[in-house]
Amino acid sequence: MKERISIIGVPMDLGQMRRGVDMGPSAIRYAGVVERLEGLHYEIEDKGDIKIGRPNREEESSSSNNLRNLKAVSEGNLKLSEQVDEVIQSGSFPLVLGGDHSIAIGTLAGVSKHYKELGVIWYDAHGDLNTGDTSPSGNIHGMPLAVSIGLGDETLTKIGGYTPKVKPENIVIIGARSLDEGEKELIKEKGIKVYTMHEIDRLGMTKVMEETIHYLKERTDGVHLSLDLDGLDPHDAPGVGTPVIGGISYRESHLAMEMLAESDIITSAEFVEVNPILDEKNKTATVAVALMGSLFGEKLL
Ligand code: 4U7
Ligand code: MN
Ligand code: MN
Ligand code: MN
Repeated sequence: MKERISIIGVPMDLGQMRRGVDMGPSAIRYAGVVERLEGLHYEIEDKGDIKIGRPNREEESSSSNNLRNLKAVSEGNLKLSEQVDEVIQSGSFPLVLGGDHSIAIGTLAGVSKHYKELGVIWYDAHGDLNTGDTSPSGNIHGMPLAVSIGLGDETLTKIGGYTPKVKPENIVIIGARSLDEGEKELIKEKGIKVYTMHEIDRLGMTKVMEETIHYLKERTDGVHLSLDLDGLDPHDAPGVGTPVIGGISYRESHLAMEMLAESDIITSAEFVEVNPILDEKNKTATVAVALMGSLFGEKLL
């Protein structure tokens, strides 16, 4: 792991319809992310928040091609991709705080320039593999993984000037339990590796992470962790816009982060979908910060 971590806040809420997720970066800062990571002897640079423009009324009401707020979402992601790129160039580890999951489009656009075989761990209840054609909602936060493998509207896939950002075989999805029909077909067609809740229950998180780490170590030269807090069970992470019962526990998630820390494969990370308005006393942001602690090497003893 690098010595310096650069935090980038992305107050994006236009990839979905519940207000409040734009306050995620503040909630995570209030939960003490800087202090927590400084305590682990990293040098922390907080780059503040990316400015996200408001969509005009017309854009807000009309969702053209089933892609709500397409223009404002793509503009925000372009800015994010440039910041992430700069951070990596400066030799620092990019830690992106969301914001809704549409921001993974920008993060991956910035990160993937720096790796030939970028790996991605998608820790999420959902596959986020919809396009405008398959999405039941028109919400772009349900599309970022599809965009990153080159599928969907060009406005999104071409951010950064090239596509695709990631190869399907370099992706591992962990925690899936709410997949749309189109997403299921895509997973089979592209051969994306998925550990649903069924495999997590059956194998246990230890085996799931051992296999994931082994799989990615063999084929990638960098690994991005995209952690959607709704991957966790809503009991442990209630402050999310699209909760799904039967999720990964707080303890299993800690174990997963600890094993990633030990493996030393993670080269960038983002924690998304924290919505303080839907939360209970900032619990979800606090959980996010605790997981970051483990990811960056915190030990119990
Ligand atoms: B998140 C959904 F239909 N699949 O596309 C969709 F169920 O980033 C949900 O994982 C997407 O929180 C959830 O709207 C996106 C829906
Ligand atoms: Mn999700
Ligand atoms: Mn997601
Ligand atoms: Mn969600």
